[in-house]
Amino acid sequence: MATNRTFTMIKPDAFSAGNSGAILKMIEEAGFKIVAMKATQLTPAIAGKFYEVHSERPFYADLCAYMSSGPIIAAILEKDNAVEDFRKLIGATNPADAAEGTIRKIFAKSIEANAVHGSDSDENAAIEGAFYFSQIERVG
Ligand code: RTP
Ligand code: MG
Repeated sequence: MATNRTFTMIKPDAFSAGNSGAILKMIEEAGFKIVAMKATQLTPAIAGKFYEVHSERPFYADLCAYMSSGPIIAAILEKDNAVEDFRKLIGATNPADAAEGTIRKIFAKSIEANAVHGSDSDENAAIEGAFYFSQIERVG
C-alpha cells in the first residue's frame, strides 16, 4: 500500500448511533478518498488480534469486548499526508481533550467509545489495511 493511505474504523458506538454517514461525509469533505470499505462485526478474538499491540495495557480486555460488541465499518483512505491529517481530523483519544470540530469531539461518547480509529503510522496503516482487505477488495 502506498504511504499516502491510512486505515480507519467507525467503531460500534458511532455505527449503532447511526452516525456512519455523517462521519464518512466529514472524511470525504476533508479530502480523503475511500479506496476500500466494508461493514463487518469482529469476534473478540479478531479484535484481540487487531489490537495485539495494546495487549499489555490495562484497557485491553475492555477494548476487545467493546470493539466486538456491534458492527463496525472498516475503510482505507487516500490523501496526501493521510496518517497525520486523519489523526488531526479525528482529534484526541479522549473526546474531552479533542479539539472543536473534530470527529471525536462531535461523535465520541467516552475515551473508549470514541467513534473512530485512525492508524498511527504509515507502517501500521499498511498492516491494518491488509488485516481487513485483500488486493481485490481495494482500489490499487
Ligand atoms: P485508535 O488506535 O483507536 O485510533 O485510538 P488512539 O490511537 O487515539 O488511542 P490508543 O492509545 O491507540 O488506544 C486504542 C483505543 O483503546 C481505547 N482506549 N481506552 N479506557 C482507556 O483508558 C482507554 N484508552 C484507550 C480507545 O478506544 C482507543 O481509541
Ligand atoms: Mg492507536
